[in-house]
This record gives sequence, structure tokens and C-alpha cells, in this order.
Amino acid sequence: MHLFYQIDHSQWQCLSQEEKRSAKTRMTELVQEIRSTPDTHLLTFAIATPKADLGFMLLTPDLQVANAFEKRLTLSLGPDILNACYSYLSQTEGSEYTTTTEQYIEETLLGEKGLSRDTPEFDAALKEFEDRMAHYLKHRLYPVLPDWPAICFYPMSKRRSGNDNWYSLDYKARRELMAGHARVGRTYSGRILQLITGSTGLDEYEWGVTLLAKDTIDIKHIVYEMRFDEVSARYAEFGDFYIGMQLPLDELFRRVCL
Ligand code: 76R
Repeated sequence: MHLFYQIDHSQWQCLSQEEKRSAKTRMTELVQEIRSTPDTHLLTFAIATPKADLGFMLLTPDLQVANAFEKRLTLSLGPDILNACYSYLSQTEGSEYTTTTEQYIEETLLGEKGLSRDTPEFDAALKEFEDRMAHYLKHRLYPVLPDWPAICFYPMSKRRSGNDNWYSLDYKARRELMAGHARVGRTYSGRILQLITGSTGLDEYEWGVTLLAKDTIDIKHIVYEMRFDEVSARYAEFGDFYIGMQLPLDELFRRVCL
């Protein structure tokens, strides 16, 4: 869940110093409780513009748990203090375009690299691929996100109109297009950490895109460069963009003037 809130400062002003302190303690304790829940992560961030004041990204395997945490987060500073202004629900997922071991053997090891089966080079290259993919798939399904300062979220869909209907392309054509996309993406390794979560049937768009970076310039660069890639240029539709800065909770309170 990506959750975005605006703070009602006129309601907050009505609280006494004591009430404000205990409200912040309540939220701090809840954040600690969420973060100590198994397989659960919570990112906290301030939003860069008045589109929202603060945001949370909550990752947890059970929607019942996510739902309960989200209701409590919304009320944690007291009624009417946090007003949800945008939210997004999506699930981590593997990709249908991820290279399979069979594809890698046929296309890359036997094809491109010209290796032969049952040679030490073949075995080593295959093992390297399998280790890399195991790590990569684990990250896609059970991501642990770094505390990099810049976080960008936007939802997107693949276009379904006239001649530009992603869903009427056959699998091979889609896979080739996605391979071009991934080639661009990989050049940002170490600068951009991307998490694509699926939301078809769960929310307005088909995917949530979460990008973490050390510097917003890398976010601007990757999103710009991908606009030229056919997958985005021809087939992508985007929702609103949110830019946040990850902060520990005590700093976040100061940043948003609570
Ligand atoms: O197998 C893999 O997961 C790696 C290849 C890969 C897939 C399948 C990949 C790599 N992406 C995949 C799928 Mn991506 N991605 C986006 C956006 O703003 C835009 O134009 C698009 C938003 C960015 C910035 C981005 C970055 N990707 C997807 C999908 C699902 C499509 C489907 O299933 O139909 C979407 C919607 C999507 C969108 N992508 C990468 C990146 C980056 C940085 C990489 C390289 C990741 C790495 O190698 O670690």
C-alpha cells in the first residue's frame, strides 16, 4: 500500500502540547509495531510538494494485516488530523517476461556465447545466471528497500487503444519489447532501485512503479530515457507522480511541522 496524507493543521493547533506529544508517541509506537511484524516493511517519507504532506509505503504479505495497519495509521495522530489524499494498492509479483533458465541456455549460452553443454564454462555461466536470478526473484517478491533519500511513486497501465493495444500483441512481440525496456533499466543499476507491483483488478492502473534513488536527478533521467523506449513511448499511460524524501519519524514530524 502506498498511502499519502495531508495534515489538517487547524485541527492540530487545537490540541494541547500534551495531546500533541501523546499523538506523536502513538504514531511512533505503531510504526515500531509495524516494523517488528514479520516480513513487513514500512517506509516513511515527506512529500516534496503540497500534493500531500507525508506518505507511507507498507509492504506486508497479508491484506487483512495491511488493512488493519492502514486504518490505525490514518487515526494514529487522532481523528481528522491525517486526511488521505491518495492511495494505491498493489501486490509484488514475478514477471512473465523474466528470462527462464531454458531461454538463457538456448538464446544466450548456446546462441550468443557459443558455449557447448557440459563444459566448465557452460556450467559456470549457468550457475552465475541461476544465482543472479534467484536473488533477483526474491527481491521482486519479498523486497527489502534501502533507505535512499528520494522515493518516487506513480501508477501506470499499458495502452489499449486502436493499433496501440498492448494486450493484442502476441507474447513473443511483448517479450522482445520488454527486453529493450530491461536493457535501458539495467544501465541504472546502483543508481535506481525499482519495484514494479501489479494492481490489475486492485486499483485504477495496472502497476505501481516505485523508484528509489540517492538523487532525484536519476529519477528524472530514467523516466525521461524510458519515454523514448517503445514500451513507454507507445504503450504506457501514467497516473500522478509523487516525489517523497525518506526520513526517520522524528525528523519527519519536524519536517511536516507537527
Ligand atoms: O525480469 C525482470 O524483471 C527484469 C526485466 C524487467 C521487467 C520484466 C524490468 C527491468 N522491468 C520489467 C517489467 Mn521495468 N520499469 C518500469 C518503469 O516510466 C516508465 O516509462 C516506466 C516505469 C521504470 C522506470 C522501470 C525501471 N517494468 C516492468 C513492468 C511490467 C510489465 C509487464 O509485466 O507487462 C512495468 C510496468 C515496468 C515499468 N525496469 C527494469 C526498470 C529498471 C531500472 C529495470 C532494470 C532492473 C534491474 O536490472 O535491476
